Amino acid sequence: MNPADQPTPNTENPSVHIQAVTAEQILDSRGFPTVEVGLTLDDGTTHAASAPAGASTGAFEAVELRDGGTAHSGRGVLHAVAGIIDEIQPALIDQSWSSLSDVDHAMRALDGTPNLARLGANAVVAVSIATARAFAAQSEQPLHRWIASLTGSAELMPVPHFNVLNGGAHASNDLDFQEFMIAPVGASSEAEAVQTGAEIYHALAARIRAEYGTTGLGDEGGFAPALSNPEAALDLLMAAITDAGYTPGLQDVAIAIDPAANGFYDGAGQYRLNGQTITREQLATYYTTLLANYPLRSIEDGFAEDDHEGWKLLFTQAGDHTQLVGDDLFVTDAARITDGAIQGYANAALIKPNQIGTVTDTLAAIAAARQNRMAGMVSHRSGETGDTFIADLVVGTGVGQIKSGAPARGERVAKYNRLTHIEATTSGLAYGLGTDRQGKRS
Ligand code: 2PG
Ligand code: MG
Repeated sequence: MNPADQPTPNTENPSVHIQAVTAEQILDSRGFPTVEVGLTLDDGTTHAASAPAGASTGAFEAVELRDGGTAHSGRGVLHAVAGIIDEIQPALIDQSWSSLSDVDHAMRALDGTPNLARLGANAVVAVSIATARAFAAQSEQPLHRWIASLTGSAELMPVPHFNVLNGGAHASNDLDFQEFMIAPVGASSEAEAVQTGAEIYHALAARIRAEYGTTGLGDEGGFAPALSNPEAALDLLMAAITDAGYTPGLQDVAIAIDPAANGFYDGAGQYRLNGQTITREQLATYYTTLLANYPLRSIEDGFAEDDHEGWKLLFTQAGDHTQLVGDDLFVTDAARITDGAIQGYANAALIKPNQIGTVTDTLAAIAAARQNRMAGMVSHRSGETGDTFIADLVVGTGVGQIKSGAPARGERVAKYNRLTHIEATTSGLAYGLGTDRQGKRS
């Protein structure tokens, strides 16, 4: 099904009259080009947005348009920029738009491919996010509040999942698993959760410097010492949590991992982990051992995107008490999430707007997860900009969980800082995981 055909919530909005759409090539946090757009309305206001970019991308993601050739190692986005100015702009200007979904549908129709391959999801998602900002501004509401009214959600401050140890495609060490995160589930507010994350991050730095001499950094701002197996990483986390004065556990500071198993999948049910080839059954057993030994609340992409047998295996063994998150498996696609719920692959969906290409389809993915009693976790990409849209998205949809990398580096903390700003300037917002999740482990 075309994702834009999914039912989406609708409320009445003041209409938006777009006068001009500008676009530029800028650099992301990895030093690769990405798209920035500016949407000017007839009232003279301009609304900007920029697109993030993944490194460990799923095969079913919407397609980024890259220039090829030699400039920027082929990763330029000048064609995507030209498509915004020459095609998207004429299709959007000089008319009144009464909803974001109308704009998103128009861009999808203009693109004409099922995965936005012609205009590029990097172009379309940036325009879509800028359009959401324009609608929020027209309705004189903060973006998170506008998203809450659009989707009929109760706003909620999310539990941040700080990725403090990096491996896989995001670091040059030998760690096969991509992300090791700490989640301050026991905090009483976003501000307290951010403080907890930052304090543990510094305690971890001190420990790594003492044990490994140098910390090294991965793409998401987490440390990347020469660790070679997941247990060594988890032991370090446990120690750092304690050093910082917190209790590692499912009630205070829990741990979450994103093995990003596509990265160590050999095909045919075989994985290459810790220097050995193991079967999907052995990998599932390995996860259950980690679950027995560490306060792990969440495993994302524990199996490769097309190893459905592996997903089902772990879901049967651990799905009633552990959050099992589909990222590359679901690619923020409502239809894939619904299918995953029916098949019993996972009990949570990662939510990344650029994976599906429009805000409308992102909201449809969140709605699909909710309808299927799955949890959600809103996510950044490993290549980021200072854009903070995902912070408003997670609050406004009440999803209850976000990951935006380490509590360090500008492009990562921009999101956490936006969250604490929302909390500080909005009264009555609760902090927590929310209620629409299965797989509770507490
Ligand atoms: C992931 C993401 C973000 P990337 O796998 O969850 O952490 O990585 O953006 O490289 O796909
Ligand atoms: Mg992932």
